[in-house]
Parts: sequence; structure tokens; C-alpha cells
Amino acid sequence: MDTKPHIIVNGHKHVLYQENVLSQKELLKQSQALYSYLNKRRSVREYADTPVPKEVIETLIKTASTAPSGAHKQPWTFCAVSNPALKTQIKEAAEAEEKESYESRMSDRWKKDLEPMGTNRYKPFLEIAPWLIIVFKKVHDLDENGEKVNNYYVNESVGIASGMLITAIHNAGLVTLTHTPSPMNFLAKLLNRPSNERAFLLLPIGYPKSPTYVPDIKRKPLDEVAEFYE
Ligand code: IYR
Repeated sequence: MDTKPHIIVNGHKHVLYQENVLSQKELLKQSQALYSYLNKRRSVREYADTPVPKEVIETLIKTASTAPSGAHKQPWTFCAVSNPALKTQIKEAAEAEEKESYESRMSDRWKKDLEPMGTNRYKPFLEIAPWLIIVFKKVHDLDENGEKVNNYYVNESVGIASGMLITAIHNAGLVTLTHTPSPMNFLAKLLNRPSNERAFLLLPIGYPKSPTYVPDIKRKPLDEVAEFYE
């Protein structure tokens, strides 16, 4: 076959895609193995204070940052916090918002829906987990003159990258939780983020406290989450 290392499309270089074609048997085996592994992932709220090396966190962030994004703008910043004083400030600010939420912002219906999860306004994991990653979305970019530059499909892009981060954390044998204290603007202030960034998600990362119990939830079966049009 005539394969060149690269071609030019619209004046731009396109490089050869490194394909990874599997046999039908391997394809099924690999897809089943990943399903079985990811099906073990659970949101965990109780952490051990065991440290996690910075290089691991760097690698997890690099993995998340391989996500597809609108026009390849990669409209995200992952802020990794291990500084104990900063974690305490984040916990205190998050708990102040959660107090408001649980006492007046959330409806009775919402609180009833959350009962099986056993959540409350206290967030000790924000201090105990060795790392917090706060994912920021860039609603637009800023050029060297501070002028706004467009980003596209920002929520979709940052959502996908966050999903990949959660997958990478689980793959490393660590646990996390998609925590969204609401409103989250205190995070941009505490972390001195530029004006084009908004907090998207807060993920504590670490080892689970041992033993840890998680709610006995079931996932919807395939026929409730998929429709096939063959
Ligand atoms: N942010 C609150 C409430 C909360 C809301 C949902 I939707 C959850 O799935 C879990 C919690 C808290 O973190 O407690």
C-alpha cells in the first residue's frame, strides 16, 4: 500500500494515523474487559490520607488532556491542589455553600433523591484526600493582547476530558468523586484563575479509606440506556 508518512490537506500537514486494528475475537475480549473494569468504578466519599506522587497526578492530567475538543482548542485547565492550607480554605468555602444549599437552596424532592447516597453538607474529604483537581473550563481564550478568542463546544469538551480523567483515576487504582459545590465561583477566587476560566468540577483523588462502604446502587441494563437501529 502507498503510505506516506504525511500528506497536506488545505495547506496543513496530516500525519499517518497509528491504527490499532484487532481481530474480531480480540475486539470483543478487549471491549468486555474494559466494561468489566469500569463497571467496578464507584464514587467514593471517604479517603485515606496516604500520599499520591505528583508524577501520577501529572500523568492523569496528561491523559485527560488527550480528550477531543471543539476545533482542538483544549479549553480546560486542571488545577491540582495538595497544599494543606489551600485544601482547608477550599473545604471551608465549599462547606459554607453546601450549608446554604442543604438548608435552603435544594428542594425537598432533591434531598429525598439524595437520601440513598448518604450525602450531607460536611465535606471532610476536601482536606483528607491528598489531591484535589479542580477542572476549569475556558469560556474563551485570551490572546497575547488580552483579546477574546473563541472556543467551541466548551461544556462538551470539558465534560469529555473530565470523563477521561475519572477513567484514568480508576485505572490507576485510585478513587474520586464528581463534587460540584454550588455555586463554585469561590474556586476561581481561591486559585487566582484568570477571568476567562469558570470552575467546572472538583475531584478529590486518593486511596479509599479501608474499609469503605458505598451505596448499593444498580446500573440501568443495556435495554434501558440503548436503542439499536439496524
Ligand atoms: N452538591 C451537594 C449535593 C449533591 C447533589 C447531587 I445531584 C449529588 O449527586 C450529590 C450531592 C453535595 O455535594 O453534597
